[in-house]
Amino acid sequence: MFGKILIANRGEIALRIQRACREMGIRTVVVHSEADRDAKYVRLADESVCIGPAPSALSYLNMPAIISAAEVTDSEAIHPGYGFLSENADFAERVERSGFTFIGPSPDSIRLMGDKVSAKNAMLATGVPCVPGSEGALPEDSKECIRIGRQVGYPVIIKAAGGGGGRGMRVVHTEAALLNAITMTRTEAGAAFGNPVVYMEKFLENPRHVEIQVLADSFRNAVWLGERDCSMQRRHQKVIEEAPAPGIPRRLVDRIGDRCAEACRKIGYRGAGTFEFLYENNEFYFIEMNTRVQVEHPVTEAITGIDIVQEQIHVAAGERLRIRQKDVVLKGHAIECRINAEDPFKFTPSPGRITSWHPPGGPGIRVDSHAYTGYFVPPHYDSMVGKVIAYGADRNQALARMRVALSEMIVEGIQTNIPLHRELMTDARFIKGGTSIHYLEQRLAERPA
Ligand code: MV4
Repeated sequence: MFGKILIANRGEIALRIQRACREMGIRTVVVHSEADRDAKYVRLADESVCIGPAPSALSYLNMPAIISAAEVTDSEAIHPGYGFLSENADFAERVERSGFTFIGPSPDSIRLMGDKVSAKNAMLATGVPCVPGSEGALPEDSKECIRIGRQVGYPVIIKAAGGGGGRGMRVVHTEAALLNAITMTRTEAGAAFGNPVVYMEKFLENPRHVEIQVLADSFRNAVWLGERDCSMQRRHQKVIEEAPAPGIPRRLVDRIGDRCAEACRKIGYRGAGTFEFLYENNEFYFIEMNTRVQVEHPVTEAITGIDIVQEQIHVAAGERLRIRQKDVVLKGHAIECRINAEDPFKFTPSPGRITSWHPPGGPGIRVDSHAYTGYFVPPHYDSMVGKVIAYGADRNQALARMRVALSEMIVEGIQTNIPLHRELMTDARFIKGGTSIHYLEQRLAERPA
């Protein structure tokens, strides 16, 4: 096992990784920007290194600075967390070439999944069901594109191979609008991702976003750890996640989960990963794979009892997976509310000093946050300041515990989306379960001022 790990991230996930390391007896190094110098988790780390000024491009995305920090501190491995460099294959490669272990999949796996066309092809080849569409990239030839559009059937969606997470896509309702949409998406994708390749899918009008968590070692052992429903989102930012996904027949989820674990074995995937699906009319359709630990991993930890970050570290150290599929037993229900420093009505960021921070507690409540009274939320980064996770024997108990937790929670000095979460926890449609990816935006449009 590693003696010392460098954490190449900030905020709650830096603290989360640090806690996993401490429990395992691993020393930690936190790299931080000038804006995060006074963060409590920076002081809690065994060592810290300032790697640059506040803007991410000069600090958390600064590969040479991070690798130098690993060198001067004699770190053995680098945990990238989520966001920043976590899905950057070139970074993973540079980390390994410099003699450190990248806590994550191989650069080849990251690259395969980073290109959404190659990811989809790999999934089709391993038996994971995908959204019907073009076989790979769309050709240059206009007539061919029109033929493919007719074959897929309107509406269709044009997506950039280099995109993902909602970036670089365009819905097309008629054949008349197709060629222009392809040209526009290509041009934007070339500028944004340096890759003009686009592909076509049938556009699913009212799906849910359901994802499968996997864990794999370097010896082609892989397990899946249940699913998460992440449909409650606004502008591609998840707001609430839960596990299991309410109302989906168990046999359907089990079949997809087994396919995902099998796909990991076939492609030689290592580490934690998430297969993202759209779920509509009792069918799962693969859209993308995330090759990192995700913000919402705690809901899976709650229903499986597995520490996903610790498992990432074990498999990165070359150990065999200790968990067999039969040992993965999903028990109870968990709901996560992301707490953002933002205006609860206009959603504009609300950075600044937290003058009062009272997190909730009690049975089944977990709070993952780096915030505290006196903490200054810097304006340079994502607005998430923490996550409240409620676990219960069933969904109703998890909901009841979340309502109590949110009623106890006090954050002053900044605005937060806690009022929105309080509303949603008493929303009849959310309580019923199974709302689509469009529900939150529709509901917000009808919200009284
Ligand atoms: C889609 C889709 C409908 N049909 N693909 C958006 C994020 C990216 N991961 C894929 N996305 C979508 N792909 C087809 N064929 C609708 C979305 C989508 C979406 C997906 C998941 C969560 C929220 C979303 C919000 C809007 C659109």
